[in-house]
Order: sequence, then structure tokens, then C-alpha cells
Amino acid sequence: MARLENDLLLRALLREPVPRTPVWIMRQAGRYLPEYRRVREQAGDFMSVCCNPDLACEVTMQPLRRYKLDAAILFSDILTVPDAMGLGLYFVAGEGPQFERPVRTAADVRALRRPDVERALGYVFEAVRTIRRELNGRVPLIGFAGSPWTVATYMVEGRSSRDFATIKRMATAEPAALQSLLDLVAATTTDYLNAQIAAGAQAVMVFDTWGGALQADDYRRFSLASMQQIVDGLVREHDGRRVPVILFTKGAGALLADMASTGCDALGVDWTTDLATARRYVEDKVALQGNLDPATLRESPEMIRRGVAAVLASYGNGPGHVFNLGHGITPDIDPAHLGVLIDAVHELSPQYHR
Ligand code: 1CP
Repeated sequence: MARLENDLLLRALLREPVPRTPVWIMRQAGRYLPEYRRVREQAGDFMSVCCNPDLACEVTMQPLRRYKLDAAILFSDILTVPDAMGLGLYFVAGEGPQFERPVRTAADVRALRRPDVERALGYVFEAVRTIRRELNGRVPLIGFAGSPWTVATYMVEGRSSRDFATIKRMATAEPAALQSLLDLVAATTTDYLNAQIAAGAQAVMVFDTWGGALQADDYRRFSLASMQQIVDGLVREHDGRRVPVILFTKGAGALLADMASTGCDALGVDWTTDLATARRYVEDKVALQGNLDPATLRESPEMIRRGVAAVLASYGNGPGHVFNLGHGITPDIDPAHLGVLIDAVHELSPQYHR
């Protein structure tokens, strides 16, 4: 088993005792850091950073040089999977991701093939191996993928959406076509995450950013069921250690209870559900990760400390909490403010673990 100096994250995700609450931040590598913006400018664009294992490693390490973080997260994107399926991912400055060939009809779905992930996404696994070498056991590395529903929203809409009109139309008019699309993405994503684990990812997270756009029964049918397929297909032990699985649906609310029954180890929680309530929903079956409102980072250091204290108090005593924001850090944040948050978690959390 590879030596790990700081395994607080893995222990907390498995609800084992820890001396303090571990902390990492969604989108901790990204545009709020000037050193990230410099690497991206030199590389030309975002996908060139993802596709170059040395650059992906460099930007993964950047936040760890500044802050006392308890985990690294692979620098990549959830849309590498549909790109590997041949949809032609590209980024337009200021507009986010888009696809050259969106999936609109049952015939479009039938034409898709399950890609050989080793061949199509080998650059990601090479980045995982490079980051593990560079980390040298300091903290664990988190791998990730998008949920099939969330990835499918981009495949069908062809770009970012806020109303999901096209895919919701497909759900009503051609539910079998949508289901086979979700099944294909789920199978590919299972291969993809298992290959990340084989390459060295020590925990994995599934980002279901848009599951909360569905009504509850459609959420269970189209989003949760396909995440369940992934959980069922994942390798759960590697190199002598359990590999924890985190599911995160933004806007899950009371559906956290259904998510906790999938057999995952932990759930990400956004800031619209307080952790005390979330803990009741999941009945201590799983660990919880979250959930400070990212907007708090725009406030004064004193307000940030108060926000951290409130999140810690809401979870309360005992193991099973990983501190994070309720969604990703935004590009406008002063990097010093993130330092205030992380120092506050180090200072204020030990009292909950005595
Ligand atoms: O201009 C740039 O530099 C590109 C901005 C960017 C970055 C930094 C994109 C494009 N992706 C990423 C990296 C990224 N994406 C990570 C890196 C690891 C980290 O530090 O956390 C991760 C985990 C993601 C995951 C991701 N991509 C999600 C799920 C998580 C979430 O924040 O909800 C989603 C929805 C995407 C799609 C995507 N890729 C990029 C953007 C701007 C978006 C969102 C577009 C939209 O709002 O619809």
C-alpha cells in the first residue's frame, strides 16, 4: 500500500475518527488564481491544459502550494467523456463549453459507440499518474466524472443550458432514446472512473450539477438510477485501501435520503440544505461534504470565519464531515479569502472531534 502522510480525507469519507475536519474546495484549481490564468494563457486554451499531463499536474498542484488543503483534485472536465464519444467539444471564450455534433434524435443516439477509454482518454490517466508522482503521498488525489444526466444535458442541448428544454422534450417524447443515451454514458463513465482508480485516483466524485432541475420522480429515473449503475460498477478497493465514492447532486434537498441508499460512501451537499437537516435525511449512513455558500467568500474575513463556524456547528460532533463549499469557487474571489476559510477550518474544527 502506498504511504499517505495525510489521509484525513479518506478517513472522514469512510466516517472514521479524525482529529479535525479535512477540507478541500470544488474548483480549487481555476480562474480565481493568477498562476492558473498564466498557465492557461501560455497553453492557449482550457482543453490544451487538460490534454497535457504536465500542465494538468502543474495546475492541480497550484492551490496546494498556497493553502493547507487535505486533497488534490484531478484537473480535467466532465465533458471529456462526450468528447471521447466523438461530439467535438470546444470552448468559446466567455460562453463556456459547446459541442459541434449534439445528440438530438433516436438515430443520433443509435450512432454513438462506447469508446475505448484507454485509447480515447489516455491523457487523463497519464495526468493522474503524473500528479500522484508529484504529490508523493502528501495528500490523496480525487478523480471525478459528471453524472450521466448532467453530461447528457450538454450532449443534447449542445451547450450550457438553464431550462434544459431540448433534453426535457426528449424525456417526454422519446424516453427510450434518452434512456439508452444515459445507459451508454453510465457504462463509459464506469470504465473511465475505474481507469482513473487504476491509474492512482484514491477517491472518486460524481458531479450531478443539473440533477436538481428534474422533478423528484424524473430525478430518480433519469439521474439517480444512472448514478446507481456507476456505483454498482466501480472498483471499491485498490492498492490495499477502500476507494470512497462521493455523489453530488446540486439542489438534491430531501432526495439526499434516496442518494444515501445507493451504496456510495459520501454525499456532497449544497448550501440550500443545512448539514444538520442533511444528516437527519441520510441517517448517518454516509459521510457529508460541504456546504458553505460560495458567495460568503466575497465577504470580510470575519464573516468568512463566522460562515465556517456555522457550517461546522451545523454538522456537529463526530466523524463523517468533509468541509467544502456548496458548489465551486467562482473566478472573482480574492485568493486571500480562501486562505481565511481554510485556516478557520483548521482552527475551529478540532472541538467537534474530541
Ligand atoms: O476558462 C477556463 O479556464 C475554463 C474553466 C473551466 C475549469 C477551470 C472549465 C470549463 N472546467 C474547469 C475544470 C473543472 N471542471 C474541474 C477541475 C477540478 C477542480 O479544481 O475542481 C472540475 C471538477 C470540473 C467539473 C465540471 N465541468 C462540472 C461539474 C462541477 C460543477 O462545478 O458543477 C461542470 C458542470 C462542468 C462543465 C463546464 N466546464 C467548464 C465550464 C465553465 C463548465 C460549466 C458550464 C456551465 O455552467 O454550464
